[in-house]
Amino acid sequence: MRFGNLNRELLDLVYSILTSPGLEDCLPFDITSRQPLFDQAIYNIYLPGEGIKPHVDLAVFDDGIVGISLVSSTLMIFSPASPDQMVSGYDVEPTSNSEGIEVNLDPGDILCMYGPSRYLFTHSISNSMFDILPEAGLRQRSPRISITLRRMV
Ligand code: AKG
Repeated sequence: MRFGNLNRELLDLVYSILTSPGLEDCLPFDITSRQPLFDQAIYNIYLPGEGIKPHVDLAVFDDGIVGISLVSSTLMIFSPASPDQMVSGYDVEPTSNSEGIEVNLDPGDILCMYGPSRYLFTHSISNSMFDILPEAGLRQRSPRISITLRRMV
């Protein structure tokens, strides 16, 4: 986990991806003027069978969180957060009929979480040796790396 000045090459890479044509709406603010864009990073390494429990990122992190998936694929599960899982910082009431979704993350994918997906849903990865994809069926897990970039409030 790193706080403060993050690796310049990493920030430049993420900046160039997020300002690419078609990705302008990936985050709900002007990426070119937010300073710092991110000042906290967490690098996770998952071995097959390892995941991360359902959580909403802490309130100390601002809205607009970016995750980079590397090396292998996984399924991330978004589920409506229960009141005890929610954090302050978002003043929109959850709707009672929200459903969870599974998001397939392949190497090179960039996940942007903001608003409801950041505050009203937990995200998690199951502790499993494989994922079940709606169309492709069973997929064995391989080691995966993720880099999550956030900004302290
Ligand atoms: C976290 O570190 O809080 C995450 O949710 C990581 C998610 C990922 O591995 O893509």
